[in-house]
Amino acid sequence: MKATAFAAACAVLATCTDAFMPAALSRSLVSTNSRATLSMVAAGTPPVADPPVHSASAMTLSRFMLEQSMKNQELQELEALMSSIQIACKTIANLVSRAGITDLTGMQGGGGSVNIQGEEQKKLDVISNDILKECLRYTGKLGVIASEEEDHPVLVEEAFSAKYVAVFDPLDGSSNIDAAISTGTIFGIFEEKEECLVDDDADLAEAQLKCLLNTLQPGDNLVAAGYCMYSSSTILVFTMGNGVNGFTLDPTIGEFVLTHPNIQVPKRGKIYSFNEANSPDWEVGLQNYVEAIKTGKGQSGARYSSRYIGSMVGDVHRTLLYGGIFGYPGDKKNPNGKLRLLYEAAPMSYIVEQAGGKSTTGKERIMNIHPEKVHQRVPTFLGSADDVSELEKFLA
Ligand code: AFP
Repeated sequence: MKATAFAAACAVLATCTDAFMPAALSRSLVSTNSRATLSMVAAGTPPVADPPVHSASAMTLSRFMLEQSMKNQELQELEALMSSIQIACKTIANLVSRAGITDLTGMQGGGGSVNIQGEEQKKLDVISNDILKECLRYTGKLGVIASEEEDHPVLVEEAFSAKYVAVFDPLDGSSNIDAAISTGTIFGIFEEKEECLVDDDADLAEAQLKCLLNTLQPGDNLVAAGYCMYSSSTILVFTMGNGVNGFTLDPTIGEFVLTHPNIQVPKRGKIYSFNEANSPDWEVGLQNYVEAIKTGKGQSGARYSSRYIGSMVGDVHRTLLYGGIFGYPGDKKNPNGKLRLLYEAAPMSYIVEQAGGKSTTGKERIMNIHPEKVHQRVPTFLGSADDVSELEKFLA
């Protein structure tokens, strides 16, 4: 079929449905009918019936959490947290998708607003942080929240002695926002340590201090972690320590639906994902590794492709599904790289390990590292087990 005829067929179909039908109905008809029509025209045969677009029995995230907590009572309290996180994700997804229309692109306050790490804040960095804090605050389950956009961990006053600590990067990759490229929210949930449970008459200043220190736990203590990716679709991927599942937001019903059950990262991939512009400052072992895999001289003999979005959530999501290796190494200028241990490297490492992959600084397992500071950075490599193991040999 010629391109012009193809475009005309699509335009007619879209115009008819958009003009005469409610938006949601027209959307579902365009998606089913256009596929059927186009395959019919292309092959010259009657269309094969598409499966139904929706099923009332779809596994929504809410139903998934309910079933998980019925199987394991310990997950019951996490259900409320996941419910708040999914509302935050939907709200942020909506804002991100309309940012260009609603004047939410650009810098906070017109420029000059920086977080404690000296990074300029985008409008949506600040708004997403507020949304997450508000959503989590009223669960009654959280005592402390630490975020990339907060100078220090924040006490949740409504639930001072609650069970969990949440760490998050509200809008990772936000430098991509103005170009409508993938961004994401990363989160991790720890249990509060025993000593943070304070009595009513306890000295608050001291108790607060102890509570705040609760954010500083190694990845191995995470009880849940996940990310929400705002891209061509909104996808929420998370683990509670029993595998990794991915849910796609169906905008026609406003629900996350299970689309990626039990994600397993391939044992080996053919993609590397680093900011290669930094390679002159990398250690020699890493330079040699990348040279080997891109020229087909690595262990697998394959010539690897390069893919790099510059948005960790997008790069890790692709690595989970297609395999390969993602990394943000340390270099001469920044020995610990750029990624933050608590709310980027550790939650992502937990997900990758739960999906059968590996994660390392090049010298040690990221999940083992005891943080000393909230915004501590760490060199990060993660992905297919065989690829990460091969890299480790080059760095040894
Ligand atoms: P921004 O949130 O400032 O866009 O940073 C994103 C990020 O922390 C992470 O998502 C990327 O993997 C990494 O930085 C990209 O950094 P480079 O631009 O230096 O490659």
